Amino acid sequence: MTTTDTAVSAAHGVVKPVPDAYMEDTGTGLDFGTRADRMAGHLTPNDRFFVRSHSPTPRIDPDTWSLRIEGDAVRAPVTFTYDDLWHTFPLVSVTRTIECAGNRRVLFGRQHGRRIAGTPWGRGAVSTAEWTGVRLRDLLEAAGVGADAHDVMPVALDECGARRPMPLAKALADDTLLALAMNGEPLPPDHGFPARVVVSGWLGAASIKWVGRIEVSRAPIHVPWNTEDYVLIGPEHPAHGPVLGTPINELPVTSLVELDWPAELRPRPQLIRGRSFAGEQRIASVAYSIDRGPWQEARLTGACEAGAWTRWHFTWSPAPGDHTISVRATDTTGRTQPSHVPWNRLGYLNNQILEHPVRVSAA
Ligand SMILES: Nc1nc2c(c(=O)[nH]1)N[C@H]1C(S)=C(S)[C@@H](COP(=O)(O)O)O[C@H]1N2
Ligand SMILES: [Mo]
Repeated sequence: MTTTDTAVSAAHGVVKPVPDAYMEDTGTGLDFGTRADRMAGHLTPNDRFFVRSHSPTPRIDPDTWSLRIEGDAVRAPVTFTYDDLWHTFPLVSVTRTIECAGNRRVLFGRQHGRRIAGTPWGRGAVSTAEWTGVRLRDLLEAAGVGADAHDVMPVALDECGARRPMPLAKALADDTLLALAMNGEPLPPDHGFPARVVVSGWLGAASIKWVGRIEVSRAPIHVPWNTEDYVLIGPEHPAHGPVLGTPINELPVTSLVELDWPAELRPRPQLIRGRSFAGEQRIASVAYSIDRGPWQEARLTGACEAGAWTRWHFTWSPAPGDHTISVRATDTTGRTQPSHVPWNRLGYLNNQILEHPVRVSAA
């Protein structure tokens, strides 16, 4: 099948082409991962950035669109046009990784021998872009948000009306943006045009796309995305009040080997590449183990900053046969990847050390 065939024939709710050549189809019609063996540079090009949407990509006219900031914790509600946003506030650019809390859910199901509802993600629900936009803080200040504000909740214009609150402190952070552009281009429709929130280091679901309204409240806000979805639910996560478990915010340390799963390699010296991500923290080191042997240090390459993945590589000369590659990253606060992640009902935050299967043959 050619790329074009895939793009035009697939029945899905995404605007951009999602060819098998570099995207991983989860089968939901809305969710497409970035293929681990087709990651390009440090930044994920817009055409291959993963897509996770709960309803079809809306087409929004920027000339009639506006953003309203309102709620009982703003002094006076304000409305901004698309043009206002581009010209009223300093434009800030940050490189940030977005990862879905459900990334690696299929592997989590296998680890626990159970089926899990939810998008069947392999390893592709993670990508990185340079986001350009305005600080959420600047918008909130313009609306006169006081210190008595508790939660800030972006509300989307898509069919599902996506929304999820964050505490005031996170909304005021230097690197919490209302993004207008991605990798130097206006946001593509699938990634939130005309404006999306980027909440650095938090689960992807916090980074609401297609924002139309921001609600600022003096009281904590409860919505399905922080009471029953994007919540760790299981024996270790008792419910409190309307919340069924532990709501997910910051992401744990994770690693990705840039190979297909399972991988097919030739028996010759070669670079094994990958990326590790530590949410709000910074990666300190990455270790790898071949066939469960001793841990060795991988070499970190390129940028290494909080909120974005860090690339690494090592050289390997594999002998023919079946092998495994395990990777364990550690961040500067000492967090690392466990050898086992306890069960949670929705299969979130699977950051366990994976044994990446590799077949090496001369053929
Ligand atoms: N409006 C809206 N925003 C949304 C979503 C959505 O379905 N609707 N999905 C969220 C989830 S679960 C993730 S992981 C990220 C994915 O962002 P991307 O599609 O740009 O990769 O968007 C978040 N923002
Ligand atoms: Mo997500």
